[in-house]
Parts: sequence; C-alpha cells; structure tokens
Amino acid sequence: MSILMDNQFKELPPDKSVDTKLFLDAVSHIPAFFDCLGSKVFSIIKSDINGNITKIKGVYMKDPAKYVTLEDIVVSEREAYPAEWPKVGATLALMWLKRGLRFIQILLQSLADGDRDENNPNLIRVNVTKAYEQALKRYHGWIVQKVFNAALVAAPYRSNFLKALSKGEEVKEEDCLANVRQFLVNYTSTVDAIYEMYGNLNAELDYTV
Ligand code: 03F
Repeated sequence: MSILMDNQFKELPPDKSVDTKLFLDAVSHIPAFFDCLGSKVFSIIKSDINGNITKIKGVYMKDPAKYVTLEDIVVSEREAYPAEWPKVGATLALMWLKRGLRFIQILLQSLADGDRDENNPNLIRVNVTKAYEQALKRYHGWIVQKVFNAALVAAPYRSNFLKALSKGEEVKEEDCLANVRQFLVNYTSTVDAIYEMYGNLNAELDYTV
C-alpha cells in the first residue's frame, strides 16, 4: 500500500531511549527506496546511508545484550576509544546517518505542509533545497555541494515521488500526504531523540567533508 505505512518507526518510551534493533529494522528499508528514484546519482547517497547502517549493525551484532539502545553503543565507544571518539565507529556512522534522516524528515514535512514553487508546482526542488540547507549543507564543502546540485537536477517530479512512496500505485495525493503525516509522528521523535542524545553526550562534530 504505502512504503511509509509498511515501515513505520515505533513509538519511543517515556525516557526517549531508542531501541537499537527496532531502529535498525526501521532504517534498513530506506536504502532500497533509492532504486525507484531512477538516477545514478542516488546510488552515491544510497551507499553512504547503507554503509552507516551496516557499521552500526556490525557493532550491535557483536553484543546485542550490551547494546540495547543506541546510547549504549555511543557511551561504550566513548569509553573504548577515548582519543578518537566521537570520530570513530558506530558513533560516527550514526552522527552522519541521523543527518540523512533529518534531511528526509524535513523533505517529507515540507511536502506535507504544502510548500510549493507556484511556477513549477510539480517540482520538489524547493522542498529538497529546504531540507538540504537545514540538515546537511553546513557539513559539505564545495565538491559535495556540487554532488547535491546534480542530485537536485535529477530529483523526481513531485507526482512521481509521491507515487514511489505509494509503491508505484496511483494513490490520491491527499491520501499519500496523510500517510506521510502519520509516518512523520514517530519518525520525527526518533530523529529528535538521537539529536538530543548527541547534544547531551557532546558527541556532535561540525567538520566538513
Ligand atoms: C559524509 C557524507 N555523507 C558523504 O561524503 C556525502 C555523500 C553524498 C551526499 C550528497 C548530498 C545529496 C543530498 C540529497 C539530495 C537528494 C535529492 C532527493 C530527491 C528525492 C560520512 O560521509 C560517512 O557517512 C561516514 O560513515 C564517514 O565515516 O567523515 C564520514 C567520514 O563521512 C553525507 O553527507 C550524508 C548524506 C545523506 C543524504 C541523505 C539524502 C536522502 C535523500 C533522499 C531521500 C528520499 C526520501 C526517502 C524516504 C523513504 C522513507 C522510507
């Protein structure tokens, strides 16, 4: 029916800890979505996201009982690699993964809110640019910003993007956007919780690539 409804994130507990296994299960569906976007430039993004998920999963699988929450992983790496941390291991992978997740969140929220370029109502460039400026741009030097510009030109039409979110079925725009809004509830609180955890642990870095 809908990719988003099939892969909803779970509601967080009151202490806002993020269960590692549930999180990995939920994000593992994101990379495949890039295959339906139709341009090679998305394979760079897909492999970056995939690589970060794989790194976090690799650490988790070493000791699932020890790494119940994402914070368990980050805190234990802080102890294990005091010199390199936080630029190390799953801590670094999650630092970047969360930025991509924030990008997706802002993009979907902007579509749900109806932000549109009145002159080009079937383009999503305003939405993509908003997400990029808020989530990623400050971490990118000019070469990677050029990759973004290439991705922006290759971005699908709004109607095709919404159709892809609906697994290629013709779904009424309003129904699709209702799914997006529903998806965003737990998704946004999960992404917020990870950002908060990085802030609290002083694990955030601001170098550019
Ligand atoms: C740093 C950096 N990663 C990497 O160098 C850059 C890769 C290319 C980034 C290009 C930017 C493109 C922006 C997106 C435009 C999309 C247009 C969308 C149209 C729909 C880090 O890499 C490594 O990750 C880390 O492991 C390593 O150790 O310093 C570290 C070392 O470097 C990034 O900047 C992360 C980029 C994440 C981009 C996410 C974009 C998501 C795009 C589309 C989403 C579509 C919505 C899908 C919804 C599906 C819901 C199920």
